[in-house]
Amino acid sequence: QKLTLLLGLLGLVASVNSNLQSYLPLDCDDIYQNNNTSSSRVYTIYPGGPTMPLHVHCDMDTDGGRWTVFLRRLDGTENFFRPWDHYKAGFGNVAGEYWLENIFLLSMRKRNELRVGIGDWEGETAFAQYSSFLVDSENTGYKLHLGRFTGGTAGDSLSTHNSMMFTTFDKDQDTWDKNCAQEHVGGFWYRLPNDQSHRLVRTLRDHQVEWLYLLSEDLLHEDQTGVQVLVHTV
Ligand SMILES: [Ca+2]
Repeated sequence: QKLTLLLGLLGLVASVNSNLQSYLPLDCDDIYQNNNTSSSRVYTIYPGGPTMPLHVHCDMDTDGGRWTVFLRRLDGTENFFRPWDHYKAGFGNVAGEYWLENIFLLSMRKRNELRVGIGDWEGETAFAQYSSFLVDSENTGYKLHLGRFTGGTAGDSLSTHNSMMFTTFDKDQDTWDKNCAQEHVGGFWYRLPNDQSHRLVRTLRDHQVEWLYLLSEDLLHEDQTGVQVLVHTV
């Protein structure tokens, strides 16, 4: 099915690795491993080293918690139509919509699973999970390496983006003759902008995000918002 949905994107990174003695957490997993009663809120992590503190929302509730939220889209308050350097640096409000600084670095520090949750910020109503998530360095275009779809009520709309480099309006690395980021008003690992034969993810001009394939339309209602992309160490 093809649905137009109001969605927010949450990228959550969690990892099993733990027991940091000096306790400068790389991610929300480290925070959770240090204290497994930690609540879901904004924390400071250090994926770029001790001199580069980074605020991030940690989801300590969804599917066992310890998720680092790297992307959140919900209500259109943040502008995602930004150039390459902004995606590289990160932007937005960590308490609201944002693209996390250093997500590309973060993905390389540990081996992670990815989870996409679709729903509102209080509780997802559908999800899709992938066995691994890795993004190459900038000089290889932040190429996406996505593991196999391991299940989820939302179905798989992301696999078709696998092996794609990141595209912004000022850096076209998709397979279309035009620019998908220009077309969809936001950066992503685009392949084609609107190929109905593919199950894919895209952003829309009115700040919505589309998950084009859902196992059941009943999972979502028009007034529900939010998508979670969760990454989880294996
Ligand atoms: Ca293109």
